[in-house]
Amino acid sequence: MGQPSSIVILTGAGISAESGIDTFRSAGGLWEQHRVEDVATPEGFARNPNLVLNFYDMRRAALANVAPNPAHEALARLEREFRGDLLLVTQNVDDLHERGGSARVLHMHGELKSALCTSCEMRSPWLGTMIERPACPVCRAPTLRPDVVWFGEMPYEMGRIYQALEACDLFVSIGTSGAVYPAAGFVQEARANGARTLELNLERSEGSRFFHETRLGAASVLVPEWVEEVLAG
Ligand code: BJW
Repeated sequence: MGQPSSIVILTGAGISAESGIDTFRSAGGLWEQHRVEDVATPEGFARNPNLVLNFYDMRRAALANVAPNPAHEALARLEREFRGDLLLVTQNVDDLHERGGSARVLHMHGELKSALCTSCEMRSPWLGTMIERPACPVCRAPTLRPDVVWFGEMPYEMGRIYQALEACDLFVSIGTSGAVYPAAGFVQEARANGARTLELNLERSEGSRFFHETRLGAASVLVPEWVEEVLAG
Protein backbone atom coordinates (compact mmCIF):
# COMPACT_ATOMS: atom_id res chain seq x y z
CA MET A 1 0.00 0.00 0.00
CA GLY A 2 1.06 3.66 -0.39
CA GLN A 3 1.20 5.92 2.61
CA PRO A 4 -1.82 5.23 4.86
CA SER A 5 -4.07 8.16 5.78
CA SER A 6 -5.21 6.96 9.19
CA ILE A 7 -3.26 4.72 11.56
CA VAL A 8 -4.18 3.15 14.90
CA ILE A 9 -1.27 1.76 16.92
CA LEU A 10 -1.73 -0.54 19.91
CA THR A 11 1.24 -1.10 22.18
CA GLY A 12 1.76 -3.60 24.99
CA ALA A 13 4.36 -4.53 27.57
CA GLY A 14 6.81 -5.72 24.87
CA ILE A 15 7.56 -2.16 23.78
CA SER A 16 8.86 -1.34 27.27
CA ALA A 17 10.67 -4.65 27.83
CA GLU A 18 13.98 -3.37 26.47
CA SER A 19 13.70 -0.39 28.82
CA GLY A 20 13.81 -2.84 31.71
CA ILE A 21 10.12 -3.12 32.62
CA ASP A 22 8.95 -6.71 33.13
CA THR A 23 6.24 -7.98 30.80
CA PHE A 24 3.34 -9.93 32.31
CA ARG A 25 3.33 -13.33 30.65
CA SER A 26 6.93 -14.07 29.71
CA ALA A 27 9.12 -16.40 31.79
CA GLY A 28 9.96 -14.53 34.98
CA GLY A 29 7.29 -11.92 34.12
CA LEU A 30 4.98 -10.17 36.58
CA TRP A 31 2.37 -12.93 36.60
CA GLU A 32 4.98 -15.47 37.66
CA GLN A 33 5.95 -13.24 40.57
CA HIS A 34 2.40 -12.32 41.67
CA ARG A 35 -1.03 -13.93 41.42
CA VAL A 36 -3.22 -12.00 38.96
CA GLU A 37 -6.28 -12.56 41.16
CA ASP A 38 -4.47 -10.94 44.09
CA VAL A 39 -3.04 -7.82 42.46
CA ALA A 40 -5.09 -7.12 39.34
CA THR A 41 -8.74 -7.58 40.30
CA PRO A 42 -11.15 -5.45 42.37
CA GLU A 43 -11.75 -8.54 44.54
CA GLY A 44 -8.04 -8.86 45.28
CA PHE A 45 -7.92 -5.19 46.28
CA ALA A 46 -10.92 -5.62 48.59
CA ARG A 47 -9.30 -8.69 50.21
CA ASN A 48 -5.84 -7.23 50.75
CA PRO A 49 -5.51 -3.52 49.90
CA ASN A 50 -2.03 -3.24 51.43
CA LEU A 51 -0.64 -5.93 49.12
CA VAL A 52 -2.12 -4.22 46.07
CA LEU A 53 -1.12 -0.66 47.07
CA ASN A 54 2.40 -1.86 47.76
CA PHE A 55 2.61 -3.70 44.40
CA TYR A 56 1.69 -0.52 42.51
CA ASP A 57 3.74 1.78 44.77
CA MET A 58 6.82 -0.31 43.91
CA ARG A 59 6.08 -0.27 40.19
CA ARG A 60 5.46 3.51 40.25
CA ALA A 61 8.74 4.08 42.06
CA ALA A 62 10.60 1.81 39.61
CA LEU A 63 9.70 4.17 36.74
CA ALA A 64 12.46 6.47 38.00
CA ASN A 65 15.04 3.84 37.02
CA VAL A 66 13.98 3.25 33.42
CA ALA A 67 14.11 5.29 30.23
CA PRO A 68 12.32 5.17 26.88
CA ASN A 69 13.96 3.12 24.13
CA PRO A 70 14.21 3.67 20.34
CA ALA A 71 10.76 2.13 19.82
CA HIS A 72 9.05 4.76 22.01
CA GLU A 73 11.12 7.49 20.36
CA ALA A 74 10.24 6.30 16.86
CA LEU A 75 6.50 6.47 17.62
CA ALA A 76 6.99 10.02 18.90
CA ARG A 77 8.73 10.87 15.62
CA LEU A 78 5.77 9.38 13.74
CA GLU A 79 3.38 11.58 15.74
CA ARG A 80 5.42 14.67 14.81
CA GLU A 81 5.96 13.90 11.13
CA PHE A 82 3.00 11.84 9.90
CA ARG A 83 0.50 14.00 7.99
CA GLY A 84 -2.58 11.78 8.47
CA ASP A 85 -4.63 10.76 11.52
CA LEU A 86 -2.80 8.83 14.21
CA LEU A 87 -4.11 7.29 17.41
CA LEU A 88 -1.60 5.74 19.78
CA VAL A 89 -3.36 3.42 22.23
CA THR A 90 -1.27 1.77 24.89
CA GLN A 91 -2.19 -0.96 27.34
CA ASN A 92 0.86 0.04 29.35
CA VAL A 93 0.56 1.89 32.62
CA ASP A 94 4.14 3.23 32.42
CA ASP A 95 4.95 6.72 31.11
CA LEU A 96 7.63 5.78 28.58
CA HIS A 97 5.65 6.89 25.52
CA GLU A 98 5.32 10.37 27.01
CA ARG A 99 8.95 10.47 28.07
CA GLY A 100 9.92 9.27 24.59
CA GLY A 101 8.22 12.38 23.18
CA SER A 102 4.64 11.32 22.36
CA ALA A 103 2.22 14.08 23.29
CA ARG A 104 -1.03 12.23 22.62
CA VAL A 105 -1.25 8.79 24.22
CA LEU A 106 -4.44 6.97 25.15
CA HIS A 107 -3.78 4.76 28.20
CA MET A 108 -6.65 2.30 27.95
CA HIS A 109 -5.56 0.39 31.10
CA GLY A 110 -4.82 3.54 33.12
CA GLU A 111 -1.54 4.93 34.42
CA LEU A 112 0.78 4.29 37.35
CA LYS A 113 1.18 8.04 37.80
CA SER A 114 -2.52 8.58 38.37
CA ALA A 115 -4.79 7.93 41.36
CA LEU A 116 -8.48 7.08 41.29
CA CYS A 117 -10.62 8.00 44.26
CA THR A 118 -13.18 5.34 45.13
CA SER A 119 -15.29 8.00 46.93
CA CYS A 120 -15.58 10.83 44.39
CA GLU A 121 -14.36 8.80 41.35
CA MET A 122 -12.02 11.61 40.28
CA ARG A 123 -8.65 10.85 38.71
CA SER A 124 -5.65 12.87 39.92
CA PRO A 125 -1.99 12.91 38.86
CA TRP A 126 -0.05 10.93 41.48
CA LEU A 127 3.71 10.56 41.92
CA GLY A 128 4.03 9.38 45.51
CA THR A 129 2.90 6.28 47.38
CA MET A 130 -0.63 5.27 48.41
CA ILE A 131 0.13 2.74 51.13
CA GLU A 132 -0.22 5.40 53.85
CA ARG A 133 -3.77 6.23 52.67
CA PRO A 134 -3.23 9.86 51.59
CA ALA A 135 -6.23 12.15 51.10
CA CYS A 136 -7.80 12.49 47.69
CA PRO A 137 -6.72 15.90 46.28
CA VAL A 138 -10.33 16.53 45.23
CA CYS A 139 -12.63 15.32 48.07
CA ARG A 140 -10.04 14.74 50.84
CA ALA A 141 -11.28 11.20 51.56
CA PRO A 142 -8.45 8.68 52.27
CA THR A 143 -9.77 6.38 49.57
CA LEU A 144 -7.30 6.44 46.69
CA ARG A 145 -6.51 3.38 44.60
CA PRO A 146 -4.18 2.94 41.64
CA ASP A 147 -5.80 4.32 38.50
CA VAL A 148 -5.31 1.10 36.56
CA VAL A 149 -7.88 -1.12 34.90
CA TRP A 150 -8.17 -4.50 36.57
CA PHE A 151 -9.82 -7.65 35.22
CA GLY A 152 -13.57 -7.23 35.15
CA GLU A 153 -13.33 -3.43 34.85
CA MET A 154 -14.05 -1.37 31.75
CA PRO A 155 -10.95 0.00 29.97
CA TYR A 156 -10.84 3.73 29.30
CA GLU A 157 -12.11 5.51 26.18
CA MET A 158 -13.45 2.48 24.36
CA GLY A 159 -15.83 4.63 22.28
CA ARG A 160 -12.99 6.72 20.92
CA ILE A 161 -10.88 3.64 20.22
CA TYR A 162 -13.60 1.78 18.31
CA GLN A 163 -14.37 4.92 16.30
CA ALA A 164 -10.71 5.14 15.26
CA LEU A 165 -10.58 1.40 14.48
CA GLU A 166 -13.58 1.83 12.17
CA ALA A 167 -11.95 4.71 10.33
CA CYS A 168 -8.32 3.61 10.08
CA ASP A 169 -6.68 2.08 7.03
CA LEU A 170 -3.74 0.64 8.98
CA PHE A 171 -3.74 -1.05 12.39
CA VAL A 172 -0.39 -1.89 13.97
CA SER A 173 0.03 -3.97 17.10
CA ILE A 174 3.38 -3.78 18.90
CA GLY A 175 4.63 -6.04 21.70
CA THR A 176 1.40 -7.44 23.04
CA SER A 177 0.52 -11.10 23.56
CA GLY A 178 -3.11 -10.75 22.44
CA ALA A 179 -4.22 -12.53 25.61
CA VAL A 180 -6.35 -9.78 27.10
CA TYR A 181 -9.64 -8.44 25.75
CA PRO A 182 -10.94 -6.08 24.51
CA ALA A 183 -7.48 -5.05 23.14
CA ALA A 184 -6.94 -8.54 21.70
CA GLY A 185 -10.00 -8.04 19.51
CA PHE A 186 -8.89 -4.75 17.94
CA VAL A 187 -7.19 -6.48 15.01
CA GLN A 188 -10.41 -8.20 13.94
CA GLU A 189 -12.38 -4.99 14.43
CA ALA A 190 -9.97 -3.01 12.23
CA ARG A 191 -9.78 -5.75 9.62
CA ALA A 192 -13.55 -6.09 9.44
CA ASN A 193 -13.63 -2.40 8.56
CA GLY A 194 -11.13 -2.83 5.73
CA ALA A 195 -7.84 -1.85 7.41
CA ARG A 196 -4.52 -3.48 6.67
CA THR A 197 -3.12 -5.07 9.84
CA LEU A 198 0.50 -5.47 10.93
CA GLU A 199 1.99 -7.14 13.99
CA LEU A 200 5.46 -6.28 15.35
CA ASN A 201 6.48 -8.67 18.11
CA LEU A 202 9.31 -10.78 19.45
CA GLU A 203 7.12 -13.86 19.11
CA ARG A 204 3.80 -14.45 17.39
CA SER A 205 0.86 -13.30 19.54
CA GLU A 206 -2.18 -15.43 20.27
CA GLY A 207 -4.09 -13.61 17.52
CA SER A 208 -1.25 -13.62 15.02
CA ARG A 209 -3.35 -15.36 12.36
CA PHE A 210 -5.68 -12.35 12.19
CA PHE A 211 -2.91 -10.03 10.92
CA HIS A 212 -2.12 -9.55 7.24
CA GLU A 213 1.57 -9.38 8.13
CA THR A 214 3.74 -10.26 11.14
CA ARG A 215 7.32 -9.10 11.60
CA LEU A 216 9.27 -10.83 14.35
CA GLY A 217 12.08 -9.14 16.28
CA ALA A 218 12.82 -6.64 19.02
CA ALA A 219 10.64 -3.54 19.15
CA SER A 220 13.69 -1.27 19.40
CA VAL A 221 14.70 -2.45 15.92
CA LEU A 222 11.37 -3.18 14.18
CA VAL A 223 9.52 -0.02 15.21
CA PRO A 224 12.10 2.54 13.99
CA GLU A 225 12.38 0.58 10.71
CA TRP A 226 8.61 0.56 10.24
CA VAL A 227 8.28 4.28 11.08
CA GLU A 228 10.98 5.10 8.54
CA GLU A 229 9.04 3.08 5.95
CA VAL A 230 5.75 4.88 6.63
CA LEU A 231 7.31 8.35 6.53
CA ALA A 232 9.15 7.51 3.31
CA GLY A 233 5.74 6.71 1.75
C1 BJW B 1 8.42 -7.99 22.80
C2 BJW B 1 9.64 -7.74 23.37
C3 BJW B 1 10.48 -6.92 22.64
C4 BJW B 1 8.66 -9.01 24.71
N1 BJW B 1 10.08 -6.42 21.49
N2 BJW B 1 7.97 -7.56 21.67
C5 BJW B 1 -13.04 -14.88 28.31
C6 BJW B 1 -12.93 -14.56 26.96
C7 BJW B 1 -12.70 -13.25 26.56
C8 BJW B 1 -12.57 -12.24 27.48
C9 BJW B 1 -12.68 -12.55 28.82
C10 BJW B 1 -12.93 -13.86 29.23
N3 BJW B 1 -12.97 -13.86 30.58
C11 BJW B 1 -12.77 -12.58 31.03
C12 BJW B 1 -12.59 -11.78 29.95
C13 BJW B 1 -12.31 -10.33 29.96
C14 BJW B 1 -10.93 -10.00 30.48
C15 BJW B 1 -9.88 -10.82 29.73
O1 BJW B 1 -9.44 -10.47 28.65
N4 BJW B 1 -9.42 -11.92 30.30
C16 BJW B 1 -8.45 -12.78 29.63
C17 BJW B 1 -7.50 -13.34 30.66
C18 BJW B 1 -9.18 -13.82 28.83
N5 BJW B 1 -10.72 -8.59 30.24
C19 BJW B 1 -11.14 -7.68 31.09
O2 BJW B 1 -11.64 -7.95 32.16
C20 BJW B 1 -11.00 -6.24 30.65
N6 BJW B 1 -12.23 -5.57 30.78
C21 BJW B 1 -13.30 -5.93 30.05
O3 BJW B 1 -13.27 -6.85 29.27
O4 BJW B 1 -14.41 -5.13 30.26
C22 BJW B 1 -15.62 -5.46 29.57
C23 BJW B 1 -15.69 -4.93 28.17
C24 BJW B 1 -16.59 -5.47 27.30
C25 BJW B 1 -16.67 -5.00 26.00
C26 BJW B 1 -15.88 -3.96 25.58
C27 BJW B 1 -15.00 -3.42 26.45
C28 BJW B 1 -14.89 -3.91 27.74
C29 BJW B 1 -9.97 -5.51 31.50
C30 BJW B 1 -8.60 -6.01 31.27
C31 BJW B 1 -7.63 -5.30 32.21
C32 BJW B 1 -6.21 -5.80 32.04
N7 BJW B 1 -5.40 -5.25 33.06
C33 BJW B 1 -3.96 -5.53 33.07
C34 BJW B 1 -3.35 -4.96 34.36
C35 BJW B 1 -3.26 -3.43 34.27
C36 BJW B 1 -2.57 -2.84 35.46
C37 BJW B 1 -1.15 -3.36 35.67
O5 BJW B 1 -0.28 -3.10 34.84
O6 BJW B 1 -0.95 -4.01 36.67
O7 BJW B 1 -3.32 -4.95 31.93
S1 BJW B 1 -3.57 -7.27 32.90
C38 BJW B 1 -2.13 -7.03 31.94
O8 BJW B 1 -2.31 -7.63 30.63
C39 BJW B 1 -2.01 -5.51 31.71
C40 BJW B 1 -1.64 -5.45 30.26
O9 BJW B 1 -1.96 -4.18 29.73
C41 BJW B 1 -2.42 -6.59 29.65
C42 BJW B 1 -1.87 -7.06 28.33
O10 BJW B 1 -0.57 -7.57 28.46
P1 BJW B 1 0.50 -7.36 27.32
O11 BJW B 1 0.84 -5.93 27.20
O12 BJW B 1 0.05 -8.03 26.08
O13 BJW B 1 1.79 -8.08 27.94
P2 BJW B 1 2.21 -9.64 27.88
O14 BJW B 1 3.20 -9.86 28.93
O15 BJW B 1 1.04 -10.52 27.85
O16 BJW B 1 2.89 -9.79 26.44
C43 BJW B 1 4.11 -9.16 26.15
C44 BJW B 1 4.39 -9.32 24.66
O17 BJW B 1 5.56 -8.58 24.36
C45 BJW B 1 4.64 -10.78 24.23
O18 BJW B 1 3.85 -11.04 23.07
C46 BJW B 1 6.14 -10.79 23.86
O19 BJW B 1 6.42 -11.61 22.74
C47 BJW B 1 6.38 -9.35 23.50
N8 BJW B 1 7.73 -8.88 23.72
N9 BJW B 1 9.71 -8.46 24.60
C48 BJW B 1 8.84 -6.77 21.03
N10 BJW B 1 11.72 -6.62 23.12
